[in-house]
Amino acid sequence: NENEIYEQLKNAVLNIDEESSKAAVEAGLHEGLDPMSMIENGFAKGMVIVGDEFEAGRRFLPQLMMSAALMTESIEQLKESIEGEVTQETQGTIVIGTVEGDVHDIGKNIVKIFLGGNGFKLYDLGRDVLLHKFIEKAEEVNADIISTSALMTSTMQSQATLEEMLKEKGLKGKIKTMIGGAPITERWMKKIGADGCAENASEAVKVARQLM
Ligand code: HCB
Repeated sequence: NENEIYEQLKNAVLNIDEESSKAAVEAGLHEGLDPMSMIENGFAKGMVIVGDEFEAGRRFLPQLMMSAALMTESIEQLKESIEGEVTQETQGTIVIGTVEGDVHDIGKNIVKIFLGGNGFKLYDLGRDVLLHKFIEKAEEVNADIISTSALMTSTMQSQATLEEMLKEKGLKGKIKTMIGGAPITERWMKKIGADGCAENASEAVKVARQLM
């Protein structure tokens, strides 16, 4: 049953259990579950718990890295089925990446898959991306939106700097900005003048649609 599969996906990330993850992904696909729901209701839930336990000192960095690696691999396994499903016309063009100084890219990768799965054309610059690269790429591909991810209080400041850079270049408003990452709030979005923010990947799809 559906919830059992989500639970198994979540636990696979918690227990760093690759075999269980693979089995649950296969079972889910066989049952016809939406791959995106499997990511959001399964893996992402597990990663949030892993994060909380890490913060509470109940897990250590190597375990964190192993859960993160498992999650990345498992998402790869699901990516193909999501990409195979996209038939819509392009909804818009988005340049996406994690800001400079920040290597956290699990969330960014999920957001990318969801946006891509919902018809957006994505240019993924990866992680630890210099701010001027976001703007250069967005101009080059005539992007509608720049989506940045920042997971640390030290790197979220870059999202504010990006807004300033867009203003200076007269691009503010022409290229919309959408921000996300664990420390990102609506308050931060308003404070820095970003156009949208989202707490998770399905929310990001809604926000991106609104920005178009
Ligand atoms: Co990392 N780390 N980490 N980490 N890490 C955090 C972020 C801390 C909060 C943990 C803590 O100490 N409390 C912390 C930051 C503290 C702070 O803010 N000051 C931290 C630290 C300190 C560090 C290092 C410095 C640790 C060290 O080396 N001592 C180092 C950073 C190196 C660097 O970046 N320069 C580091 C390294 C790592 C890894 C490599 C072990 C691993 C990352 C692997 C990878 O990404 N490839 C890692 C992880 C996994 C985490 C936690 C546990 C989970 C992050 C995660 O993947 N969450 C995190 C704890 C936490 O976040 N509370 C911890 C799951 C995803 C699904 O959520 O929020 O990323 P998400 O994305 C969501 C959401 O935000 C939204 O949708 C996504 C999908 O639902 N969203 C968007 C994201 N981007 C969006 C963009 C949009 O436009 C719209 C929506």
